[in-house]
Amino acid sequence: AWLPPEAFRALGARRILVHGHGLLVDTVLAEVSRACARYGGRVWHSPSWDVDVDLVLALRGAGELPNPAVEAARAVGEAALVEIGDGETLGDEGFLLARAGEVTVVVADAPAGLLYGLFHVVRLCAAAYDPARPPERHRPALHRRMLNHWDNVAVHPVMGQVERGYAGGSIFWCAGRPRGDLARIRDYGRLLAASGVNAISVNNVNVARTEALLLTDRLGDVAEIADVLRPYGIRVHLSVTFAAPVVLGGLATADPMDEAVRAWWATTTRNVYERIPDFGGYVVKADSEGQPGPFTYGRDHADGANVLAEALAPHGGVVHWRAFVYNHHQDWRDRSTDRARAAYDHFAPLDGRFHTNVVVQVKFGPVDFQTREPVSPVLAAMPATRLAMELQVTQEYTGQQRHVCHLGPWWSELLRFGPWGPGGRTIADVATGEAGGGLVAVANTGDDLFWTGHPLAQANLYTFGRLAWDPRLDPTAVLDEWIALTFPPSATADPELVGRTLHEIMDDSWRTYERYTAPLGVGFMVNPGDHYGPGIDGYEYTRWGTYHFADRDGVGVDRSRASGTGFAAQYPPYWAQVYESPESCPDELLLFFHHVPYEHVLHSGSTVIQHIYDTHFAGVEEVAVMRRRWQTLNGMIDAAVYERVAERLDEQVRSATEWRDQVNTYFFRKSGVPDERGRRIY
Ligand code: GCW
Repeated sequence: AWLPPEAFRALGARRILVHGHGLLVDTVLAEVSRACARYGGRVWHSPSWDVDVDLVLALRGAGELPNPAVEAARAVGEAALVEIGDGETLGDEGFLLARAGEVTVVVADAPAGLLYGLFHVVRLCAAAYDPARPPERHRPALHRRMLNHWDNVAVHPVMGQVERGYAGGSIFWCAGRPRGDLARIRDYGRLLAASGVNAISVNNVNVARTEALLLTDRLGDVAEIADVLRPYGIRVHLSVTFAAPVVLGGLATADPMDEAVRAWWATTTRNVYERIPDFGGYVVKADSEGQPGPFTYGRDHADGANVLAEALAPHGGVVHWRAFVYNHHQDWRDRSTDRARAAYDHFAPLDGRFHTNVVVQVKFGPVDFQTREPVSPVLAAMPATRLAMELQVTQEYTGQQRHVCHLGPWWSELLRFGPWGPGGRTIADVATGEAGGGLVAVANTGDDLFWTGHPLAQANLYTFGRLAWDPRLDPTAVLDEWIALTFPPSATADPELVGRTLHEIMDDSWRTYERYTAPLGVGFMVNPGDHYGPGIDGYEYTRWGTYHFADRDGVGVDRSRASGTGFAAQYPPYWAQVYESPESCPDELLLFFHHVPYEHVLHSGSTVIQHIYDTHFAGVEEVAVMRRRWQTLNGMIDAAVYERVAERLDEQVRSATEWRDQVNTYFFRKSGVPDERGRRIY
């Protein structure tokens, strides 16, 4: 992935002094030692006297050392912080990079900062040693940068080892037991740390019997993972079932107001911390898609979350409580129920009632990780609650890691969105700092040779970590970083050509995917169950609440306040007004908010029906171009990577063609309106 040995060439050829002690400092030392052993550099660990070095990685509080380089590092560090004008705060994970004469200096106040500083130096390659480099201070904007694994311990009869997993089996579990490949978990921790991720939950949010036991009888399995990930600054969290007091504790109830239930959570949680002192906390999916929850006892979600929060608070843990709560037994005939409204209706009234160690985890859109959705209005509706936005790195609805669909630009758009109107606070601001809940994503990794099935899907994982560290990063620049690390210069490769080609293939690939799938924000239209490939009416008469309402005259869901479900009114005034009318609603979300005739003219000047035809033809052409571009890399990059991507591009061309023909044919049959350019529709 993004840490091939060659990525360490610039580092490994240097003379490096590491100053400080601690578990993560040992990790730094091991990383630089390995790189130097390979590329001929040298490493000293304090105390070392009077050696000439190129790079110093030093903890500020680690005590005096009569070494001129370290003393210079300290002095430069302090001076640079003053120069940058931001006090002297680096925090638990921050670091400073500066030049002191001939030496590059990385200073941190805590070992994790040193580790992140090291990976920053790796990313910079030779540029880290540029004498003209001005000092930089880095600190993560978001405290918790978390991946949720939807990995099952026991193989689920329908979902398999990993729910919505497209990269083989689980890294952690296999057929009911720990997989036992700790070296692989360690490598995974390394990759995650180098992207900025610092928390991970290791089992599915749908918690079945075997998985429930991780909290008690099988805690040792979790402790083992925590031990392996700790040296990379990653804390382990666990998905738990709300019914645990009944299922595991043998109590008659899981009512959060019941004293015995509270006591059970407190004791159980204390035991967890005895075994895993830096345990992160719980992730909970409650009253959702069949998972148990507080509704059973007539309690609300604040009551439910708080009982777990109280148990975790003495130990510094958090509950990530998901807002993905909706009625999944809807009647398609009933036009008054709107799944998009559900999270807001359930959670917004509870603002201010959650304990401070509860993070309400909100899917980025109001429905379910679609290729295009408006930002969830819940993220603007709970100022007195810590909120995290949840993204889906695993490509359930975005091509299942068979299609190239680079999501960085989309996530960046979501993070920069101003729910109170342009120019105001953004979603990134909501998730940032002490009052924010951070960023969470469902992981896309498995035991696949390339970690993510599609080798180019690694970039989504890397980009998630980097945007969680700094949501203002330009996604194109992040992709550059990923390319430079993953495809280092080699005897056969022209790095400039490889980089350009990958950008051409990936930069706009999310929009390409959008073009050949469900149009104008209407969503779904996928095959029920596995969610791969076109199934235009697949969900139209089901209980899941995901309908497009296409008829002979038009298509889309009326979510206006005036004539529809009223969902548009869940937004603060600026967007409530924009979304309310088809005239002001942005084209890309038109069918999410409105049911319009096929002849409705978009802002782009095209009619809805002609837009559908045009984008579907264009999308497939773009995929064909992607495939041709990829072929120009044959012989330049690792043959196995080349072949895997080539195979998947063949499948993407096939699948995109199927999408195009089914969507175009469907709408032609419904509307009777021919393509004005006379292209082939079946
Ligand atoms: O998108 C849906 C998926 C389910 C998933 C659920 C959720 C873990 O189809 O597989 O369950 O979302 O987010 O809880």
